[in-house]
Amino acid sequence: MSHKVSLTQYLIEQQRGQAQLAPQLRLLIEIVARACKRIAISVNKGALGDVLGTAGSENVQGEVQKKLDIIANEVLIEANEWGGHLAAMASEEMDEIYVVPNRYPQGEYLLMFDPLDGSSNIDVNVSIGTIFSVLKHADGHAVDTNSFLQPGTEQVAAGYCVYGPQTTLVLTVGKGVVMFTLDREQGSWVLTDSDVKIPEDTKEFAINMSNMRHWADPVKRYIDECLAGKEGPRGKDFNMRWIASMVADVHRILTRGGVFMYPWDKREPGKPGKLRLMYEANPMSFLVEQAGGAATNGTQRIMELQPTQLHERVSVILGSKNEVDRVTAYHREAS
Ligand code: AHM
Ligand code: MG
Repeated sequence: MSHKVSLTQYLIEQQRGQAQLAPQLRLLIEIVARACKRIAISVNKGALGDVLGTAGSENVQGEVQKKLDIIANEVLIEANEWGGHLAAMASEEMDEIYVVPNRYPQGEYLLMFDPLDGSSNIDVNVSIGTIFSVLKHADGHAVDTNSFLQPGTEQVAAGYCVYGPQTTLVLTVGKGVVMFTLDREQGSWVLTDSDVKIPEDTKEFAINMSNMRHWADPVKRYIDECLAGKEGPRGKDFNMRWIASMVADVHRILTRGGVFMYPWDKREPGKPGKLRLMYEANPMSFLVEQAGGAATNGTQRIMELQPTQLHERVSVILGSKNEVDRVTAYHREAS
């Protein structure tokens, strides 16, 4: 029988090997992975559990919260608050940061998450996920919101779990990207891809086409050229996919390449985009770059952006390197 590598074994090897993964960070990742298993159980219950529909509340962004948004948020907090590995947590679903209560020891890490990404897909049984990002808390400072305002280049780990036909955990600790599949009978995460790589070229793009009339010119130019197909300047036909769960769209790109865009558009001039820098764009950019892809906001590398607010939004273009470079070049030419 071939030997299966579990998440625990992988992390211990990372602790002993070149990555020199800190024991507290190993514990953190194991706890997040365990929380994702619990969330997967709730997701799978669907109409059999009291998990579908709205919760009758709104988050800080004024979005209606689904029951599963709140359940997933609570599961992640409960799982993480007592372990002694965290100073504080921040979530897309909480207005303020959650400092680890005094009754537990404080650790040196900061955890950020989008507990349930793709909320509009929950009730229609389409893939959704959990995204997380980990930063280090600066020594000797009391933890507050400012502690979290670090650029994505400071992330020490990031990942997501996709609740789809399979439950898959995708992770980086800055040494490439690995994928684990949940073995439901054993209850364990099994390593199923030890070196995830995004092809540099692609014939597939992901964007919400219904916003086309609002796009900025460089985005419109890029998509127009893709749509022109073989007869156009790109000389090849493109395919389109849009799942409306960033986790699932990024998962496809990590699996077979592609470019994903949720760009700024003219509807909301004051807002730089829909997706959130700390809970969505930074962790996904870290994963994509570690897999050989690229991620920009049109003009700058996302991971180098200095956040000024916890719930900051950002324009996102990520995936196969040559396509992201092309869209970024179109933006730079236009500016
Ligand atoms: P959420 O975190 O509230 O679920 O919102 C983020 C989601 C992304 O997963 C996805 O890419 C995007 O919103 C879909 O937006 P749209 O409904 O405009 O297609
Ligand atoms: Mg989200």
